[in-house]
Amino acid sequence: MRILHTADWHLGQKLYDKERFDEFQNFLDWLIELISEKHVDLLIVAGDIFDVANPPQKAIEQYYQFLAKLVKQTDCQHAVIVGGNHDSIQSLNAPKELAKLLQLHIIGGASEKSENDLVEIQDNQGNLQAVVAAVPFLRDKDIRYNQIASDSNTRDKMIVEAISKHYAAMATLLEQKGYTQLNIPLITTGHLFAQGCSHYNAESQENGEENQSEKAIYTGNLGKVPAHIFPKIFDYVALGHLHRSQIVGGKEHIRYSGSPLPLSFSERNDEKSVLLIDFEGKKLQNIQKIAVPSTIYRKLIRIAGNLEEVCEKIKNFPIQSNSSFPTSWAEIRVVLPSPNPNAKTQLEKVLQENTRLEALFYRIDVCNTYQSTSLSQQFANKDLQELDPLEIFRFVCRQVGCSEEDIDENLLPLFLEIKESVENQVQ
Ligand SMILES: [Mn+2]
Repeated sequence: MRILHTADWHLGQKLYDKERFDEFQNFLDWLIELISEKHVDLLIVAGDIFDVANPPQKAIEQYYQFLAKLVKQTDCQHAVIVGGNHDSIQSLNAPKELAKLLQLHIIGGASEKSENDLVEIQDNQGNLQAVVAAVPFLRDKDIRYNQIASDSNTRDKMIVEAISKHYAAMATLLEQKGYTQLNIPLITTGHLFAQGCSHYNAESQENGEENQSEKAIYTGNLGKVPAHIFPKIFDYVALGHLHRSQIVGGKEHIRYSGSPLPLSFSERNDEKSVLLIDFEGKKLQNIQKIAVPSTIYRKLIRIAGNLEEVCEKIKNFPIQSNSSFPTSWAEIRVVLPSPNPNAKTQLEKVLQENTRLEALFYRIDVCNTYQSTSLSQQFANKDLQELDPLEIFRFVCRQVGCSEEDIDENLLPLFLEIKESVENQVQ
């Protein structure tokens, strides 16, 4: 039994108003080929099929065309597709009954009766091959979370408890139906933020960046679910929501596949992948991470520095010769030591001359030294939600005279540790 686990497609997503249908199409075409080539038996998509509840028609068309190709052009007999926090339950569920005839199981939102969310995977002879307890993103009404909590910590605990109960109920159901007695894999899915996982990748962590495209779902930075809430009877847990591919709580069989494309500039250096999982009876044999070729999507880059540095980097930026997209997309930030009325014209001229790079966003700031600005002045033009704790931490360190080296090597790891423990205390 071979399973392909993917999630967080966010079809229809735009970056700074730039449409990305061509990149999504490349991914979907690549995925069909992979599924054929690797003889996948079951496809699992763990939420956030679409980027918004009301996606553009073209994104919906791409999705249906993909499903048609999956049925027509590959040996893959089954798919389980669950809704994420970005998906509309109603839209995802609209073709549910029709899709079921093609063995495509769509679970937009949790059903009133949990039994309806159990998917039996059978081979051509009608033998049971696996059972999927399909759990989509759980909304307040699904987890019957309606008590009024006195504070956010209490609310957070209640949410985690309720999610935990939902999985426990699913496990009990599988036991009652006798599935645990059979030599077949029992799988569950989820679209949530698991504890101990991060939005960060090694590179962006150094730069003090947090992923901008997925915030914690339930409250502020809370609602993180510990790995132990997934009952032991499950042989694989296919998760979605975090865009970085990762293992949860050191358990090999609880995984995020991550998103197949970088969905924000903070994901620009992540390796994007899907997961291939092999079972022999109930035994998990092998998990293979298959990288999505970076040539099928646009390269995203960030350029920052003073005007000369930025112009130089733009001039020297290479063409992506082996990519489907020779032009890369950039986010640019120029910091001027003193006001320069020609900066904008100069920057725009350099950008116009280089067609290998398209600036989706640029900003020019005047900043003497960090010492001369107070914390509130420095961040005055930002919303509270936009503020990045690491950015503020770095700013304060510089203000008290720490060197960049000292911040990176000594202070930042300590700060991250404290930050993590503060965040985890509320579990
Ligand atoms: Mn999500």
